[in-house]
Amino acid sequence: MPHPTPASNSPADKFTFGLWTVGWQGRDPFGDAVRAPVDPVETVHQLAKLGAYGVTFHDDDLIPFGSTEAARDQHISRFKKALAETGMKVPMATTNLFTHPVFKDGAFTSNDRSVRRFALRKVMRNLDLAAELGAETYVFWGGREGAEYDASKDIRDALDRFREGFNTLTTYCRDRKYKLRFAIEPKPNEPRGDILLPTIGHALAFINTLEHSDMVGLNPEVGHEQMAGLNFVHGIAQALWHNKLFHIDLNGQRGIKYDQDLVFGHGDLLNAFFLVDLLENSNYQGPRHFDYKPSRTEDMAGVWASAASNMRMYRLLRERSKAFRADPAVQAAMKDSRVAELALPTLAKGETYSDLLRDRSAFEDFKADATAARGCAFVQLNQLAIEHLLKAR
Ligand SMILES: [Mn+2]
Repeated sequence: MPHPTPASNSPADKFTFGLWTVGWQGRDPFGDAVRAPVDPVETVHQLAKLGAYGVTFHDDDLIPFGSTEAARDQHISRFKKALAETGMKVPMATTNLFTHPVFKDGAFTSNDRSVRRFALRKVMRNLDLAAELGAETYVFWGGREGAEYDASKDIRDALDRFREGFNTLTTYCRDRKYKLRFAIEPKPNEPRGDILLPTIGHALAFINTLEHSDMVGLNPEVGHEQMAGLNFVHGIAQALWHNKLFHIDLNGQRGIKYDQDLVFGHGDLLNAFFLVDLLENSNYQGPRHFDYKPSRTEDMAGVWASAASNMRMYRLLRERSKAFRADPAVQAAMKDSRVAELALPTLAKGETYSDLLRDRSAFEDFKADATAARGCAFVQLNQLAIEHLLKAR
């Protein structure tokens, strides 16, 4: 049975890209830029043509660091004009607190108090712009919040300052009646040797200590969790379970190494399949945001082609997930694997531990050996998933 792939992307898919993604010039620690800068206005028009829903930006992507007020206004008004011409949205914005040398020891957690004060002011200024452009989410990626040397930073003090930063900024948004919600983006390392809030789990625990924790959730990135050897699908499932998946960064990563930012699905494809399957069967309504880098081997034609590839990968995986769920053989295999049984509470409605203690079938008469002898049939189910992913069924 054919499962045709939709011919084109639609704004309804809510595909979004950062200005810094297609705008990456390919500068890495070993090599110079391989491509010319891209005008944000050009990016908005190109992405709109490809069927994207919107764009996102760091303050410095749009307004070069140190611009005069007049230049800043000019950059913003050109950008707004491009948005109006294309109907593109700005669902998310963020602050660059990592490129300028002043942030070499971090921003909110720099040992230098004057840097921390400057960082808060830089964020507040861009929060005003984010609110003005109608953004719903404000991302915090603390790439420089960390250390290389354990003696150089008291991590408990750093977490106090990190929390102080979030408490100050959530209060600022509440006072200004901004509808923004904050999303923390964990990453284990790079550029710092060790980054604070390195994984989804660390960030979730931190969020619980904040003054306005309801306003703060997560923006997990595929590659960042995979750099830590973690299962991204499990991480997203737990973020959803806590109602903390506010935004998501989709890309590709091949194992535990430097942050590759490949096209979505070009890394761990099977994990990407199950990620799309999870997102499409969850209550997540937010953008499908691609935070990738067009490889430095590509020219500008290759940049726009790779942007299109991200969206096509998502749509292909969404099609494959639908076919997987609709297959009666899969449904039978899920039954064999007792997948739905896990949704049944372990105690019956109204049953107490005393009732459980009285239930001889649960323990005294329980046939542990016979139960243990029964296979789980998980491999067959996984084989069916892979066959659907390969379009072999
Ligand atoms: Mn990344």
